[in-house]
Amino acid sequence: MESVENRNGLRLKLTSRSSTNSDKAVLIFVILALFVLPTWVFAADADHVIIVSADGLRADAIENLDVNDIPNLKELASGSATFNARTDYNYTNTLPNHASMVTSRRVLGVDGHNWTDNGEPCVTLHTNKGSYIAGVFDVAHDKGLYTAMYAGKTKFSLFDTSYDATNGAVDTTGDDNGQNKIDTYQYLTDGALQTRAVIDDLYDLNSSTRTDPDNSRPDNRSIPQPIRNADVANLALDLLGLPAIPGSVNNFALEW
Ligand SMILES: [Ca+2]
Ligand SMILES: [Ca+2]
Repeated sequence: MESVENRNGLRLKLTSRSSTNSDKAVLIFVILALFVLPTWVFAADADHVIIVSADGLRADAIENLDVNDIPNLKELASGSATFNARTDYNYTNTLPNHASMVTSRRVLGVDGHNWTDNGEPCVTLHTNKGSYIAGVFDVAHDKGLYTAMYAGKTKFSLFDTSYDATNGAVDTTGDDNGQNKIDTYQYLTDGALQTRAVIDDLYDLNSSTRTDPDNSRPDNRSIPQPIRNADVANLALDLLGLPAIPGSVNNFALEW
């Protein structure tokens, strides 16, 4: 177990055209290969939400680089962002944290998803936990949205398998959209992201519910909490006008 929490985290808020046509609503989760730091992109009144995680990318590693070296990341960082979000309190490595980002749960505890392994998965999230772990794909897909995950590491098959036609939960929300919660899953070896952002600090935007921890490492009982990567799944659902993930913990109140 890694016990040192990185000073990392970058969140980005983009504007986009709004739409009331829910048939076009889309949730896409993109995981790039090289980087533990999550980055994500979202929009108010969104009909598309894209969550981007750059695994292992420390915030302070990109803050000091020249814009000409990383123009797309610099443009993202010029938007609504923070370089001081937090991972899970107990784990900083890849798969436990991405399980948190998909389920809005901590790693450990009764309410945690309890996925602590960082190797190639041999069982599903639900088998490991001993009960079904709903995720962002359940809520979005059950509401009839198109969902996709593009992953840069093979071990993210954990999510493809956990939410496939066999292991995904029966859809009891409205029309039956099936148990296959991730419509498109693809393993990628390379990727690119380019977009345009607006300017805000996420701690300024969410000052009533989140506090910048500076260089401290707040535990799960600290009030208020820092922005954590596990907030993102429920954040994405909120932006799509959907409810929080059943059984989730982080940002369950859709408070930011
Ligand atoms: Ca449904
Ligand atoms: Ca699938």
